[in-house]
Amino acid sequence: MNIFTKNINQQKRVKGFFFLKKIFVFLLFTAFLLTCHRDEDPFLYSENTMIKIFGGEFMMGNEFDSLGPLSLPSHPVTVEDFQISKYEVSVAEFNTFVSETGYKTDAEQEKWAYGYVYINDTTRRWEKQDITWSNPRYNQSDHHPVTCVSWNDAKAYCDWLTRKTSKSYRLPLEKEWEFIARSGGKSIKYPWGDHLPSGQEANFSDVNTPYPWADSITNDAYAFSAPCGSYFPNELGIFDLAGNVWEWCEDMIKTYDGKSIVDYEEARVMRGGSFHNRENTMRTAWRNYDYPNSRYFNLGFRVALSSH
Ligand SMILES: [Ca+2]
Ligand SMILES: [Ca+2]
Repeated sequence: MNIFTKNINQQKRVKGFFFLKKIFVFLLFTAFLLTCHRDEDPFLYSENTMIKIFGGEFMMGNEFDSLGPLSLPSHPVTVEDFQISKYEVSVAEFNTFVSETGYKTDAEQEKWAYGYVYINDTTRRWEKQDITWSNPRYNQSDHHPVTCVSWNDAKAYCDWLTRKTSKSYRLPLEKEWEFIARSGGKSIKYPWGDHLPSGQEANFSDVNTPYPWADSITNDAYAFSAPCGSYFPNELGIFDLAGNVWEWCEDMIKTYDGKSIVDYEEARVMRGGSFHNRENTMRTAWRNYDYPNSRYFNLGFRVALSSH
């Protein structure tokens, strides 16, 4: 081999090295982008969709004008550190759970969940309909919050996520939910502050809905559920606490002096209001409840994680 051939071979090796280096850098960059995308994807679970919350003492219960006796009295409560999902659990996330486990929701097993029939102001009612998380009879994409799920179904999802991640996932405690809705326990009417919704903060019963209780001025752009994260987050970076879909909490409903509700002894707490409800249900102190096997076209959940 002469010196000329040797140089050519050396140049080829150097070119080959740089070519491989370029491919390596490209693959590394692509992997980085994919990781970033996944971390910011609200539609599929990742650890980065959980927000760390530092606990503390706060006043739980209604301190403003009347929301009814169940939200009274305002009283001191302590919350430990915990984590909460930034978004309501999405259809895509629930679909992953169902695909991996073959799980059948209460609505699928009994072939009904509650939907709402509205013909006019006098002919309107809740009705058992053949609707499920995958078909609530309104348009939804993978990005929308899952609905038509019972408390039992939400707990089954948490149990699956626990097995998958080896972390103890659960629903938020009611006091945790109110603590984050108050952006860390502040005295505020709504997760965004004290003013009425303007259409930018939450999805509730606005001009797009026909109901007699609808807000006839405000336009939030949706008659049914909106994709997760469509509105401004609160100060803690959490989306859709108020409105969009009701969210199951871990606790059984009790009055704040510890009494059960007649005929609803086993009922679980729901918080936040929904696209179907009026503005006051989005108040930080508003409480609602239903049986653990109840399911509605406007009811979903988000997940929580104890920090210890
Ligand atoms: Ca709406
Ligand atoms: Ca919500």
